[in-house]
Amino acid sequence: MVAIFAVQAFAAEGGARADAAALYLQHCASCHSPDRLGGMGPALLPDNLARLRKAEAVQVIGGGRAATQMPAFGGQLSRDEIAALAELIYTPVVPAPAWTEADIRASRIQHVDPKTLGDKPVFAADPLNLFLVVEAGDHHVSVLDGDRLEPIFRFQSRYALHGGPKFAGGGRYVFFGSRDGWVTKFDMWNLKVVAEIRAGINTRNVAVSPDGKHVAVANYLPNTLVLLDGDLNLVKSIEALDRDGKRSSRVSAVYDATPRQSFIAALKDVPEVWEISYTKAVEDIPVGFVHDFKQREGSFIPGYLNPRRTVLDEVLDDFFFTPDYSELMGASREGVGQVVNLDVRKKVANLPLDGMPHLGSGITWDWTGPDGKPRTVMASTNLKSGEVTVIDMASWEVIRRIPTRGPGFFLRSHSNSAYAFVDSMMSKDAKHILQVIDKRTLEVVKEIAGEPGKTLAHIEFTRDGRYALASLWENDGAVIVYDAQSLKEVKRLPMSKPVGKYNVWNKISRDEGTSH
Ligand code: DHE
Repeated sequence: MVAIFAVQAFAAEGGARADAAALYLQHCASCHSPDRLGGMGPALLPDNLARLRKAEAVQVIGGGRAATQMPAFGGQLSRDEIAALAELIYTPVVPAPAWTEADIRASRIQHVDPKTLGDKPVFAADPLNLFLVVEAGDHHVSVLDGDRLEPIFRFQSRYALHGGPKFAGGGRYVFFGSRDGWVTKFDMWNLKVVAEIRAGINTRNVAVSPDGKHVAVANYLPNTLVLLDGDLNLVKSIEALDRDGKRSSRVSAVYDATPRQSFIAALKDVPEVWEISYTKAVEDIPVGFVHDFKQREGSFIPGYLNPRRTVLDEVLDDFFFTPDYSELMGASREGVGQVVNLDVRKKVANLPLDGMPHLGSGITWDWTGPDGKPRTVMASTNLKSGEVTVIDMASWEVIRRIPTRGPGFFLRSHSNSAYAFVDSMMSKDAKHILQVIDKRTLEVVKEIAGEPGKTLAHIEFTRDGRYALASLWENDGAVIVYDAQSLKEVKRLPMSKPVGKYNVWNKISRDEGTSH
């Protein structure tokens, strides 16, 4: 039984807090559930609400939330009652609520019988040049035709999607993860949500094998890594315990490592990296990726759907892979950087990174320096300082620190573009400015300034790299399309706080300029 205790504990204390508990049960519990774990509405737990300031929560309780089922309680509740409710939802539930395998299984919803779905796109647009735009303002997703640069479909998503949606099956399917633990499978060709399952209470992100048969979900609450099949049936929930089975950890993130046919997960509270193979046999490794299978022969079977651990000295929070996925570059939130070789299962180098590098949004390209030597470089933003750090992926040395207007979140390019775009969205006074870096000279060559105070961030290119689409990150925001060569604005499409956008081709072809 998941508890009503979340609210009962409050009730037992008497006074104003008891009133809040009673108010919660009367007005909120039917949508958000008595235990605050969420129902039709999102979970109302402090960690799930981390990005909503309490003052905003007060506003939402009083005024409702546009384009959702959340009504305005301002007419029925006093200011004090609303404040008491806001206080209650930011109070931790002790002990932390459980989410068992039985809870996961019971949450699954089959929206459409897959047998009824046709095997051709129901639209004329190029299915490989579609974009998905995650609109956080009213929790919707728009599908854009990347040739005409026009929306062709829009649907409601779960509350607060986070991380990039993951395409599979050659772009036919896409999987979303929400902060509240919901995983949604959407059929891009039929424009239909196929199935959903709640894999956790507080989730970081999802990873999906390219064939769409294996899905992994990284959770903060409970401390689990959940494996699902491609129809979103539970395969298993793995409790994130350290090697000795003693210390429990949140799972920071999980990524698909296609060449290794495995998922790689980072643990936030114990210094281990996990690799979970989703193939049993070396023969399953796709042609083209068998270059080094001999060294790895036999190593897949022990790790099949079970973690194989690389034990480190420092925790890794965020990471980026070399193109062949043999090594990962990782950093803790404190900025301790290290390179880990996934074959020998050891740290092999230090990374000279400081501040809070955001490796997850790193990109790579081939670069020839003044010495005429061609190299592959990786570049990443920094959440704490205004710089893009460019690293030589062979020597692991920093070859350039490019000063930017302020701390930034996302860096984007395309294999056909000479430019990389970076935002300064974490800065106070330059969050409306995008800077354009020439990948050859490693210099900022242009600035695109929006309206002061309004965030302009997160670029994704069209399939051919001709246009770059940016987010005007406001409730009455827009996707702004720039010509990627002239850097001139071409058009803008109104959107409700478009946070991220994802081009099918760039993702499934793993273009070097975009996130994976
Ligand atoms: Fe994200 C991706 C972690 C806050 C928007 N973010 C990711 C990924 C990780 C991550 C590990 C890569 C997963 C993937 O794509 O599968 N994000 C974190 C944090 O640790 C951090 C700093 C704190 C937290 O609250 O979790 C954080 N992220 C944010 C935000 O505040 C953002 C700006 C707004 C939001 O919606 O929460 C935000 N994160 C994003 C987006 C992506 C993302 C849009 C996908 C980027 C892409 O292009 O692939």
